[in-house]
Amino acid sequence: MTSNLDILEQQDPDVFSALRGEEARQTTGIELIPSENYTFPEVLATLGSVFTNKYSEGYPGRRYYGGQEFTDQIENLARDRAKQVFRCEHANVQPLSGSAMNQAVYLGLLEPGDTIMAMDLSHGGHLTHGAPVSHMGKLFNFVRYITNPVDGSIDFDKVRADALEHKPKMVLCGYTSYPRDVDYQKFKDIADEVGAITMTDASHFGGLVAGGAMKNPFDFGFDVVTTTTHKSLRGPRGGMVLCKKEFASKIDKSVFPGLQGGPHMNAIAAIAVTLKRAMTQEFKDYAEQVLVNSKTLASSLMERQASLITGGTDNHMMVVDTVASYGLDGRVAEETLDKVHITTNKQIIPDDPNPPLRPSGIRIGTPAATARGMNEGDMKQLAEWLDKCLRAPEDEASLKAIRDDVIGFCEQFPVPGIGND
Ligand code: DSN
Repeated sequence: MTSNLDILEQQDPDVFSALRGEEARQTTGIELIPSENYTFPEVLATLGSVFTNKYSEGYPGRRYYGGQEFTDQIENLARDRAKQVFRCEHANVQPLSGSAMNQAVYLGLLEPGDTIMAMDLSHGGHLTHGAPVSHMGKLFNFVRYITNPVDGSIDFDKVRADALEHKPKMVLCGYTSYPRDVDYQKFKDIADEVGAITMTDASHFGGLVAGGAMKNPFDFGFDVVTTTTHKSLRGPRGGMVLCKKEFASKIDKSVFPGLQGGPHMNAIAAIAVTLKRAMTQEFKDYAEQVLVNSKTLASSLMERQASLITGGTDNHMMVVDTVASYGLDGRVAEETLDKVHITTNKQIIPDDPNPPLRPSGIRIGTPAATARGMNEGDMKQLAEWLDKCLRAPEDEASLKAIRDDVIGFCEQFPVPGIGND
């Protein structure tokens, strides 16, 4: 039988060839960008399924188009599984991705001009946490808390004093580049004192919360948790808003019709199958191993005198100050590692004096490497390669030898979902 990929090859050899090229890139390289991962084979199958053909504006049982028997079934499955996995009262699985998901929360629960307290962007906050160049940064008034780059701690006396002064309507935890866990109880106490809604953007560590390896903000009484579904959760690209029942109606109206039209039902079906995986012991083991690998990689790099922001990690990521460690800016470090098939991303560090496209560090994470089955011994090997490359970025012979070793090493670790067609 002719497969869909056979037809793609015949119809559009250019796109087919890029697809095969990307498969080879993912297979012969080590992915260390902390927000990336390898999804499950059944997620790839569901994403490429007939659910992509369907419009489904509305919610199960209340749609604006006919023919919703099976879309209702999958959206209900996804919502119910999300509630079970994250132990929450309500789930909206329609946000197209992380930015839309966070915007839906701000616009649904707040009024333009309201104050939101969030982590400083150079200390780890995300673009959607009010970057001045973002629409949300213009619509809402963001006040910032910072972290101590030496140990990652947060001065909660200062956070409380700032909250009392600025009276935020929302206190937001969560990050895109902060290698520590969050003290939810302290944020919750401060938010309660000023009557603010509590929100966590768990996009990076949603899978680790789902797998029980990191704390769940709902256990501390948080009101809203958002998470993308394609990072540590290992699902399709998408987002979810999880919340208490009292916010359910406002959140649902904010996602649709407030912000979006037709949901991507192929992604929602894929979120449902991802959440079924997330309930398994295998996934719990995976989440634990992500953290074990992260700590091992961080300590192995520090043994080699690398300077890590906050001096280590409590989660799946670390930020290396490449200027302090190797005298290289983050862009040169990223490009050097690209040459040996190790993918990282350049990263600003707290109060970085350098610009975002030539920042002072790189960000490294273990979710994808762990999904391929790499363990602590492999992390030590990775640390050796990382250190060797960054200490001699112009030694082309050494880089070539490391690249060959990396390609050989990768052969031991099949990429989930590649090679099954
Ligand atoms: N791009 C994602 C990350 O790398 O953290 C967040 O949007």
